[in-house]
Amino acid sequence: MNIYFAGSIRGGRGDAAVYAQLIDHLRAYGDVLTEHVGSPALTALDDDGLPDDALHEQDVAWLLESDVLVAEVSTPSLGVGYEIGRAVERGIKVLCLYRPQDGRRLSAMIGGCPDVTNVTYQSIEEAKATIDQFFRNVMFSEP
Ligand code: 6K6
Repeated sequence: MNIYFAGSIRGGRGDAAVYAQLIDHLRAYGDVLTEHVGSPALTALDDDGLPDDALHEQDVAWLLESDVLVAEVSTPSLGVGYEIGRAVERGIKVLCLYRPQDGRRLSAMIGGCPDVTNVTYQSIEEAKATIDQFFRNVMFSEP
């Protein structure tokens, strides 16, 4: 199974350590095509030498060959929102994990989307248990 993990990059790297732990957990279920999103070395201002159009092309190609998109959406990110929209249009199964914080609310365009499985969590263990439940459902649902 191909898994696309989405998490904020230029939107801010405050949750990078959370992404790394979720990616590590996701490896039990398939190939995570976007492991770099969890890299502790990656900052919001880094670039890897590729221009933005090449990054977009590469990421959309990975997204379209994915069976599942798992997004950590606590740090708002234009790129993650875009990826979720592209996945929904394509009929790819989407799980969004959100950790509620004072002074912030999840976008209604994500929280209100009927094609997205939205789950809030407090601890990383809770997020991992949510992932386990999501994949149990994916594996027993129609293709
Ligand atoms: C990679 C390593 C160092 O620098 C880079 C270049 N940037 C990106 N590389 C790969 N994917 C990216 C990059 N920037 C954004 N994305 C994609 O958009 C990822 O799949 C993330 O899920 C999402 C983050 O969007 P922003 O708007 O927060 O950057």
